[in-house]
Amino acid sequence: PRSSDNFDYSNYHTIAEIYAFQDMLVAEFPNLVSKIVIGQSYEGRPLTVLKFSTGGTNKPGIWLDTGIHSREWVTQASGTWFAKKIVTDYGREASLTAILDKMDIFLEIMTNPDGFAFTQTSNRMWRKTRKPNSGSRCVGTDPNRNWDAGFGGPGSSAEPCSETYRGPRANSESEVKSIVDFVRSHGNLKAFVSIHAYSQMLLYPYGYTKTPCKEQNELHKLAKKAITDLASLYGTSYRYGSIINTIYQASGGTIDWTYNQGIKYSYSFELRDTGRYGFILPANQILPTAKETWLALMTIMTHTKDN
Ligand code: ING
Ligand code: ZN
Repeated sequence: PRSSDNFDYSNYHTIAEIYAFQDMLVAEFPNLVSKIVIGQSYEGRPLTVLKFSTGGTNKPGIWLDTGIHSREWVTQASGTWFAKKIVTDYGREASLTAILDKMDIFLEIMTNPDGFAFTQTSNRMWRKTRKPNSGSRCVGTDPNRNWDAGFGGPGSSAEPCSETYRGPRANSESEVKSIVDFVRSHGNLKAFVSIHAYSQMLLYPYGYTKTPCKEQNELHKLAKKAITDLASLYGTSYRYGSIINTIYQASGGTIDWTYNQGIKYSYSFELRDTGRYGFILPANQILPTAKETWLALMTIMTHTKDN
């Protein structure tokens, strides 16, 4: 495609196409979008983040990531659509304009690029990073068990061959550590939304403990509003609640760490579907998934702006 208008948002794309898409968006909207490289993956790919900003320094920020688990293809595909939606709506749609006038949005579409490349060349069902593990023939760490929040606890594995292998230590994966460094150095993130698939759920902390998080009441109410708005488009039904009470116990997860850093609006989505197609969601569900999810994201981002 010659412009982001011609990009086919209704199909899955290669990693090279998505890198090119990001650069195209930056070139077309230089006053709104820039690309930040927060680090590099184990195999040396840049870890790129799109920054949507109308100017100013260190405005409060909203973080969105997709594709931390590489096989969850509808998430990276939705991420590209979100990026186009932001540049289209800014200055035209009141709520998104109000968000961007006050806050910056950071979007990491390919959070696990090595895994993503591997799903396109070798094993469509690859979930983890691609760093070898010493003393094992099995490759990779689960980047959603590698964070320093209940690290090593129940709902994570010490076995390198497991799909939920936690890694040798917290932040051992550069894909995780790069975000940790970014979050710390930014210091002013107000929302952190990490997007997975599948199961149709909207989750908030905690995953490593049954102890309710301090702002559970507010997070629960906001989740209910967000999934109600999501359902208003096509009737897609979502469950919501804390990770441990809604899906299962998981230790070392992303949003438990970001919440403990003081980012109150820390959420994780599980997008479509509920298992009929699972990770192999047909491409004709990309646009409906992205569009309905955007309504929930707008609800969370608007609440963040107003609080
Ligand atoms: N599910 C998530 C997983 O990593 C999850 C569930 C979400 C756990 C958020 C902890 C935090 O197991 C998928 N599909 O990856
Ligand atoms: Zn996942």
